[in-house]
Amino acid sequence: MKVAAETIAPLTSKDTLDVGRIRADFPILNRKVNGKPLVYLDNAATTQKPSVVVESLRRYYLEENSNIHRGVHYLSQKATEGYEGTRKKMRTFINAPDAHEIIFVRGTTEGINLVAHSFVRERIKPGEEILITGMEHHSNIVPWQIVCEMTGAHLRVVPINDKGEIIMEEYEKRLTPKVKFVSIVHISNSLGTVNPVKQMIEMAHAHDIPVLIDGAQTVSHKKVDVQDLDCDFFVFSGHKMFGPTGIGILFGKSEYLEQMPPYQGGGDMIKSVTFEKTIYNDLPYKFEAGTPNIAGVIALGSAVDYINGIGLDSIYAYEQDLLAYATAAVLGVDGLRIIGTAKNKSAVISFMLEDVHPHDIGTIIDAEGVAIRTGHHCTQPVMQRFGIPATARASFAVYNTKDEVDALIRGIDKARKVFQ
Ligand code: 7TS
Repeated sequence: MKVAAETIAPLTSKDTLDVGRIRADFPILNRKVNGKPLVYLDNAATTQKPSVVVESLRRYYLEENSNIHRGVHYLSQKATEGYEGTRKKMRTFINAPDAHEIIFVRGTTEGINLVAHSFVRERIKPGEEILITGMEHHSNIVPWQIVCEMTGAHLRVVPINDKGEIIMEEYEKRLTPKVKFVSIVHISNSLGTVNPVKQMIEMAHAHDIPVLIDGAQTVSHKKVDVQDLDCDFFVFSGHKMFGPTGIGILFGKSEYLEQMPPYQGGGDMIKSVTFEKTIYNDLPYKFEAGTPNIAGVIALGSAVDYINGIGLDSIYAYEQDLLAYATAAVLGVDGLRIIGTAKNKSAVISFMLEDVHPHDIGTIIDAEGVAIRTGHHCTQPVMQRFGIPATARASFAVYNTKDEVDALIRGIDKARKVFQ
């Protein structure tokens, strides 16, 4: 089955980016792989890092290394300033009302687990329900299954249609009095679907149900305003937004974070400790036990500055143009079928090429220097929904170009010729 290129949303604004200049900020994009110029199209897994982010890590370790929140000496104060400075930048980046609602975690996965255990497990009762959708990453499925096992609650799933869109009537139907929490992905990593989360949050709130948004695939592509969305929790990973690995953000509304018990105990999360009783620290420190990823936090601040320097509106418009171009180009390949044809899509194209296994496509394409991902993308239920074992997935970032799309098409054509 071929999908018409018109199913992709039309461009709303013009390409205004100097992509050549942006590419120069990412030294890795100049390297060769298998003797060919690298074409990096695995950005949904992790993005490449601009020099400023790497320089930030270097500077911290070689010039400013010290622990935070504990010393009056110069270096400790400098590290604390950098660490807390990023918290303020992150507050502005997602428009959180208060910087103490920004909790540093390891990434999206840890953020979801924190909410699952400190918030949902604390309050949910046997027979009550947690609601997710049919397009969640395993990180937004398994923590809820664990909570259900521990509490006797049930996990409910909103089905998706053949385009890879949430069926809104089914969502509405499942918002019953039994549901105590909703957790949904903003942008699907395997389908590219942009979900109408603002509307979905409003619908859940009409039933007094708090909502977590998994923003892992959102933050380097599309502006987020947690106050406008009115989400209760929002989680994302630094490494998918040009920052380092091992650092991410959990935003939570103060009213909930205040009530939640700590996720881990240790240093920094206490006000006072005796063997009889410990008084926990205030937000956000209550949730940041132990020496954190200081270098990662500081470098994440540089990543945010970098994104702001380009502007998310320009990034979004540029990537939508690239998506339209890439979609039309891949649909020109005989026997190619796109999985995930939602009306509102981010720059992710999952595809199947007749009966060629996606891993074979990935291998042939890799020999051409083109990096795409093949597999289930940690969304096995999506693969089950579409009756396929895996897809090949090209996922784009702001530094990708139409020439790189052409290289992808040449690679796919080669795979088609080899295997057919
Ligand atoms: N949620 C979504 C929507 C994701 O895409 C991912 C990672 C995660 C959660 C987990 O993020 P982490 O940083 O905690 O690991 N997605 C992918 C991917 O598409 N390919 O590799 C990782």
